[in-house]
Amino acid sequence: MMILYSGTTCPFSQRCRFVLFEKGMDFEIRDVDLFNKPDDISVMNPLGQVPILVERDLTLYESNIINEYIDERFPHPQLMPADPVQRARVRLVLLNLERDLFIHVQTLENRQEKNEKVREKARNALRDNLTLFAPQFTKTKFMLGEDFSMADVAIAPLLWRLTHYGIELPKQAAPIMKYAERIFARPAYIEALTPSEKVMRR
Ligand SMILES: N[C@@H](CCC(=O)N[C@@H](CS)C(=O)NCC(=O)O)C(=O)O
Repeated sequence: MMILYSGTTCPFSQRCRFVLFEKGMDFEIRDVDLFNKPDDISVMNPLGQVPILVERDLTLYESNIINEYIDERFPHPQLMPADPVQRARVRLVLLNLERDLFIHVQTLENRQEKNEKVREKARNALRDNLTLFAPQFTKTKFMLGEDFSMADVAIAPLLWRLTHYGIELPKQAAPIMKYAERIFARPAYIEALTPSEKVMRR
């Protein structure tokens, strides 16, 4: 059985919880207290971060790598395209989400980062980059077309946390929030939320 070591407020862990619930197979989620991190976390992941997935002798970290593995082990519903060309394109999208958005999420999640100027810069970058993305969400139901995919999984935890992070999107970014509601309505999305995440957005 797969075991996921997960942070109860960690957006990266939320991605993996979301995929596990989408697949509806047997798994165990172990909550990790990031304020009092157990020693074995750094043994399993040299970066000392969650999420971490353990299955028999396999130990994986990095949310997108974990999610691709889960997707390949349990192909239904398939979250990465079957076609290698499309799959390569999704990987590029995932990489760019990390570069353009989640690098700033890391800043906001970093409890050691107390410099308010640095935090404000991260909030502004997230607001501006999401606003640039917005027009693309008027055309299709999900990020890459009509089907829900790994790209939607990857961005959802950020969209859920906008108010929590103190980010207000301008009016022209409204299509993003309509798109977000389509993800938030998925049963697996709701099931995967921890109690601490549920109260981040009312
Ligand atoms: N790139 C990693 C980021 C994971 C990450 O930043 N996790 C944070 C929690 S959200 C963490 O474990 N931080 C270690 C700590 O707080 O000590 C991924 O996608 O899994």
